[in-house]
Amino acid sequence: MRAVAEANTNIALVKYWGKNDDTLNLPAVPSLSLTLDGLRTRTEVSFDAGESADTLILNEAAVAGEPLAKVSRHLDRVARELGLPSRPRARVRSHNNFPTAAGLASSASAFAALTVAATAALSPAPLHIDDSWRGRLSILARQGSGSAARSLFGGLSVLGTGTPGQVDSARGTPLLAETDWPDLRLVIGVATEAQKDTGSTDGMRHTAATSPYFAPFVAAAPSDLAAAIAAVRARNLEALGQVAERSALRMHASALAADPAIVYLRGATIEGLHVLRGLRKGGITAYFTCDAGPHPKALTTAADADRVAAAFAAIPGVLRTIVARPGPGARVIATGQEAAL
Ligand code: 2P0
Repeated sequence: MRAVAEANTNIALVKYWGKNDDTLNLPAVPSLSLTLDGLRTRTEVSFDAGESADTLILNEAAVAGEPLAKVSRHLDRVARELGLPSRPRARVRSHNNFPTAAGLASSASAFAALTVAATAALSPAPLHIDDSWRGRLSILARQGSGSAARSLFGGLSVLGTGTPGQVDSARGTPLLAETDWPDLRLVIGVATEAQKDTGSTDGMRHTAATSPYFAPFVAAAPSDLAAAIAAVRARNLEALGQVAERSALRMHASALAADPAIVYLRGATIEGLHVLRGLRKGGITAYFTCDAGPHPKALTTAADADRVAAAFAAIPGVLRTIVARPGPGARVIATGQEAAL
């Protein structure tokens, strides 16, 4: 009862921020994201009837408290989905090849990988992830972390808005496979390796409860999603980039207007926005986005990615840059005795 799975991070181009059902973790807005190559979580889950408690090792360090409890609840969820009345305790070992919890969407890849590994380990027959299974796994992953629903899919995918009280009302759906728009690049200016002060879950709850700009953000999301889907289908990077930039800035505007304000932006983040606007005047195709952390990010093309990365690297406060291509959806790496991290 052991399996290893991998999942890549994803970056939203139409942002998820806010829930309409906290218990079922259903998003208040639809989102659209790009799964990234090269930034991934690898997770091994071993169920063992001889163990008396679940354990979690994240990046070689033992983790207890709420993060472990969240993993345990997720394993219970997977067991219930498989129709098991109970489950053995588990050893979970997980490794990210990028900074954890610093606005690089580690919870997306983490809960996608955990969902797939736990399902593969508990399944009586080998888990072959067909379209139907991918949808079920996406619903499971979403309950661990909303953005994780999208990391089940490679390339570009959409996560819908939930209907309160209906657990299966929001799942990821594929829009384009990672090979369908190979010219896309996402450039990240890594502005810190530290964990953020306000986690996304708390940040979005506080924004929804106190920001007068949250309702307008929610109201604008469906038309942003429609515009982004049309842009993706037409492979129109300018149109997609314009939506991405305004969706990110409106998400941050709603957080900034919370009371007290939630400020993920740093100097390097805002400088990144200005740098991209300057590059566009010079004919470079690059658009800004930013998540619940300070890293400026740019949606751009293969041809312009190095120029954008060099411009980000020159910003004071940017430590290093990452250039990512469209990446694959979550997958099983190994099961049974051969599974090892
Ligand atoms: C997104 N983010 O769409 C948005 C944009 C961050 C900024 O989804 O509470 O960690 O676990 O469902 O998935 C991060 O939120 O939140 C996120 P929960 P999650 O990518």
